[in-house]
Amino acid sequence: MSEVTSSKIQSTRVGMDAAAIKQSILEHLVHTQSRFPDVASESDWYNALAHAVRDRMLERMMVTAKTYKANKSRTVCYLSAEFLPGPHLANNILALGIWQEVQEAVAQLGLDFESLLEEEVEPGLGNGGLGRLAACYMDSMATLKIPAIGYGIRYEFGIFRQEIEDGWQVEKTDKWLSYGNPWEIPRPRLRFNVHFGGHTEQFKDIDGILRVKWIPEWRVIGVAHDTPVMGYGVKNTNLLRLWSSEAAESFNFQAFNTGDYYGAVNEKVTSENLTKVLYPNDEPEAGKRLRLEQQYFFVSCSLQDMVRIYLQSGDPLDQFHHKYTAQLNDTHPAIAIPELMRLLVDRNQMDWDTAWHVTRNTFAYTNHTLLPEALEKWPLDLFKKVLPRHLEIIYEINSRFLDEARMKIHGLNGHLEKLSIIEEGARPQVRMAHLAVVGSYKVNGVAELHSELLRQNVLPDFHALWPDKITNVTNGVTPRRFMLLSNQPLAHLLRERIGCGWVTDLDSLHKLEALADDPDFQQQWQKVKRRNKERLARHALAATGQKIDPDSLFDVQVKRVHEYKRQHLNLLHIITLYNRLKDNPGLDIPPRTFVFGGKAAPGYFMAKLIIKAINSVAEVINRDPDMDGRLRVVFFPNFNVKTAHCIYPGADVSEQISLAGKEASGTGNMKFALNGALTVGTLDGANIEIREEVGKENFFLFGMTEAEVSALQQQGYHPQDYCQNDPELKSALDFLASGYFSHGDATLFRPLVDNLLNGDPYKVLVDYRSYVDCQARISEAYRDRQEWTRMSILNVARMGKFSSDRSIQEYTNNIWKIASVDVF
Ligand code: GL7
Repeated sequence: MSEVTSSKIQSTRVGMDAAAIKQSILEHLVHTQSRFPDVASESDWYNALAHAVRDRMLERMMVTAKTYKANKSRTVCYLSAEFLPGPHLANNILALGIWQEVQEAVAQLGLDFESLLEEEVEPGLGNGGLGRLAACYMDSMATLKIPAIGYGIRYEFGIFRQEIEDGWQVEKTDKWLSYGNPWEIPRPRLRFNVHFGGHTEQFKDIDGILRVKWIPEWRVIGVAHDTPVMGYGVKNTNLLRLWSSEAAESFNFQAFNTGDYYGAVNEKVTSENLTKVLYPNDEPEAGKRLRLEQQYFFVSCSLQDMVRIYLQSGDPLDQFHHKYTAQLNDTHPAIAIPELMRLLVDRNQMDWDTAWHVTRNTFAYTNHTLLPEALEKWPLDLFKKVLPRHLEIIYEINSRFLDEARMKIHGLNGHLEKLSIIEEGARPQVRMAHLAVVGSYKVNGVAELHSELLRQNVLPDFHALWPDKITNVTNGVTPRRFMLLSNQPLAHLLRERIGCGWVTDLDSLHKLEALADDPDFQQQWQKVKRRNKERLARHALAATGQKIDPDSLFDVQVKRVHEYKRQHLNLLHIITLYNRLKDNPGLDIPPRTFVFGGKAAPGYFMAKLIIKAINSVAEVINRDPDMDGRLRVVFFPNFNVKTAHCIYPGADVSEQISLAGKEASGTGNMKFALNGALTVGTLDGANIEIREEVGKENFFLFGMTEAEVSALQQQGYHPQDYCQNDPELKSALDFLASGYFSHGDATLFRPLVDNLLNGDPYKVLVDYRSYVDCQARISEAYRDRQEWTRMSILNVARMGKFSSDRSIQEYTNNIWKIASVDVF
């Protein structure tokens, strides 16, 4: 098409003024939705608006692709089994810089902008922090003009929708695709074969070189679906490319002809099952065959795609690692290492040493967990059934690696066992973390403490072998979504007082320090918080039917429900306050509302019991007239990115109370503090760095250090001692066990209490006293509203470090060595 024609298309379809946008919406209503305005539903209008916005993004996406291609830009491939982008519409409108114009266009059409935004069903393609981090990093890479492709899985069903019935979590399927997805562009012609099972055979090629052929047993096809990811205030628009599985033959005619109708579609059903559903375990326990298949499926499609793009340049494959760096988001995509070896050696006849050089310089690995049960391992027998050729390649990698290690650590044979990618034993296993470390040029943890514990405890032998390999990149979050978009009252105030620079340069929040003592500014700050609390109260009422009072202190814990995160410690404090108020009705404490939110893995009994306990305690406390509004507890159902938008800005206190040494980083802790909540927390994960930044006088610290936790573990933990020596703790536990909160049923919460009293690995009872006393300091501090507000302002002012832009800048400089590319 000539340049003239294409620029004509641009000017008529993608104007940025209100009139052009309005016109676009109407055109899409008719030509995409096939509706006329009189009968259009809210959902039709949402789709029309989404398409109007999308048109404007696609333009940029194509210019970006063209620029990157012309420049032969080095590219980051972010390989992640999870991406949790959150609702797209508002974020994209902000990134395009057309917020006012869209509002105007929508108003002219007589529509309500807020309710259109509400129509969007978010893609819940992740479990929690890990998937959300991937989405923040996609945002920052585009904003920092780094060429990047996010590769992942297009799950048909994302994380389940949580409903609460009789206090229990009930899981409902998440049908996010039911009404279509205007943000994705299906690429039905961009498809790759992915093979599974079978066996391998050796043969000699025409040069007499011994090679291996994989004779697989079955295959599926991966089809690409692209979602554009726009940078903020720049033209760069990167790609999120998700793969969905299709059957190789959608209909088996042989079976059909013999009358076996069900057999005829069976293969289609099995193949499509591969990307049907996201495994709903946060910090997962490995061992499920379908999960291994999912991992290999998306990794294989992604690498084949990378090779395809690479070969277009005409460059030889032995330079592949100069064009690409691939970041492994945890071990879920670690199978990429043997897969790239296979593509280079088996498919492209590269010699092993060259292929290994390329592979080892392509991948970098981020570890996200210290929990031993979450470190992925695959039983050898299972692995061999699914990926026989990859197992052979892993054996070869391992044997060469152990030779290298043997020479370096001369004579220390014992260490080799600890280093090996294969764990011997009754049921030998492939250790995916070891594979990831051996096959990568850099490894990083996600907070200072976490990286140090990786070096000292999880991977000490690798650290001894390669002292420069394990590094740290502390996590960050995007200020676009988690301030500008979700906290508009604060964004307006900031714009008036310090301008808008912070949106892409979060350190400039420092300018707020000068205003922290200004009474006038403090008052405006309080007004902002008040508005956000009112909004949270409205949402809580709609979601739970519970009224909460914005005049009370909002104390919030939202995150996955897991014993290590210790929601039950929070609950013991609530019961303690309740007991105090019952025993001493005149007690003067500032009224508090405790807000909880978070999903439990469907198979995690204790986590689900904790949810039930929270709701049961809430039920009793909320209807006890003696509490008289001084204590309220609500469980906000279905915590996700959308609900997070209204929860973080409405919090006064942020609960970050994991057992020290268990939370790799946390990112919710950052979102709260960025929105002016004060943290009550342990010295765990990124809490430590947040405290360093905001100042220890502006952070409520309690609990054991990681060193103390380890020492106690060595020495032997006797929870009952803590209970016996602390009457308030004993009483809180007795109450929970007694049936007081469970309509007299003294068995319901017994497992929870028994667990706390008998060898609880998360040592809740040790930190109880220090937590409860710390909470008393919080209550006292909250009485002095001026001082509280000052602390809140200082928290925001000093959170610049925790922008995902800073994290991506560090990846870029220290790991990826990649340059930004301007797109005009
Ligand atoms: C996690 C960690 O638990 C969390 O602390 C960290 O912030 C996040 C992102 O790095 O990764 N690891 C993990 O498996 N999940 C996480 O959220 C699910």
